[in-house]
Amino acid sequence: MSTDVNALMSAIADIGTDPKRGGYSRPVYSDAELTLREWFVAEAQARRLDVRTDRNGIIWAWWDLPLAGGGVAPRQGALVTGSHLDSVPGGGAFDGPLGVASALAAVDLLKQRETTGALKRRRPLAISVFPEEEGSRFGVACLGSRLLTGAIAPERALNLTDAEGITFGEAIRKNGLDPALVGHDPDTMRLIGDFVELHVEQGRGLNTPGFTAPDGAQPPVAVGSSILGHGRWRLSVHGQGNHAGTTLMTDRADPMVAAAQIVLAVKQAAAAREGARGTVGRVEPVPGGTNVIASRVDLWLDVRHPDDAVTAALVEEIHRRARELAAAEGCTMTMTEESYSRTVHFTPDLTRALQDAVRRGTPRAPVLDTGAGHDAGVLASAVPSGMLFVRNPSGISHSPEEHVEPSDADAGVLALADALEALL
Ligand code: HGY
Ligand code: MN
Ligand code: MN
Ligand code: MN
Repeated sequence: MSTDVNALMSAIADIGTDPKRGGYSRPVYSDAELTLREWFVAEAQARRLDVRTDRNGIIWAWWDLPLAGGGVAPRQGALVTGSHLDSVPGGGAFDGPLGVASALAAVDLLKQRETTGALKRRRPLAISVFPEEEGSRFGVACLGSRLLTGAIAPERALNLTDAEGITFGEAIRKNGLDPALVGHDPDTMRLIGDFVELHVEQGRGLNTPGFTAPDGAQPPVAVGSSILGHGRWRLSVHGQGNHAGTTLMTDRADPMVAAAQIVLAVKQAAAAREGARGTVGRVEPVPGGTNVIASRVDLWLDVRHPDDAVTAALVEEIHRRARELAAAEGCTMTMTEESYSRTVHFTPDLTRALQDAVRRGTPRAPVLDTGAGHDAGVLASAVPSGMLFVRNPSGISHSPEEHVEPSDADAGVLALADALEALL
């Protein structure tokens, strides 16, 4: 059992590699993600944590608090830290797993501190691993934490389908869960007092000159302050499928041509609004033949902004423009919202406590917002939640180029251990 976060990360470096896309493809309940779950359970049990999986497929590894008179303290109001193991297609090594591996390594540090008497815990601690944080297989991000908190209705979740048409209900049944039991779980929510997620930084926050110390060093760790509101919309452009060779250019209603203009319109509309992000990262022509004019094109829109009202206005503008562009090509267009998460501001008291603790090891740790969604953002609707970010010198994420220096990963574990100690 290694207490070194970099050794823990190396141990899983070959799981779910994607030779075609590069990086990692670890969709929820795929062989790769199931292998990572087994790895986590084994590492947790090697630390004598009590591991269980709840009805929503969330794994909880408990470090109970022994009572003087024997037995252990009730798990109500525990301190919880964790993240996710699933990835986007062709994702980086750190998005998710770094938070899980750092939690294991932080528990090792805290156990040492408890042994020397430096740490006197007042409550139990749990490490949690949330399924389908990326929403890469079933289309809704943070599906596990949304089910737990009641942010998504079980019927809707169970009927979500993946690219093969397998429903979420079928996938969890195949993995030993009862679809009839998924959904809001107040009993499990009561176990959580505070939640802290460590995550690789996914933007350029820690890389921007603003955080370069006079000696040129840059803080390797930051504390999270907020998560931008973000949502996903599916646009379907319907045209006339036809033969690429026998159909004159004047006789076409080509949804691909409309879709291409819609992608451009998304970029223009988002670029015109300070701080907005608008992305179309997935386009699926039907039937998708080289010599075939598509009959339909599905495209997925991701829009984010710190102000939910701006996001709504931007999405409305894109909706209107997309309808116009489709009509100009003789096509029709429908748009449906698949998920939306409002901007989350983490609990100020908790953020301050995290910052004070983290600054013991990283004196200049800044407070940063993030444009990436996280389970901490979903849990924040129900319990005090906060985040720590570890520097990613590439400033790139959701890509094989995502990176964390080993020394920064160590600084992240120290920061997490200090933060957890302050809250335990
Ligand atoms: O999409 C996101 O922001 C997160 O990585 N799921
Ligand atoms: Mn993540
Ligand atoms: Mn991600
Ligand atoms: Mn996350």
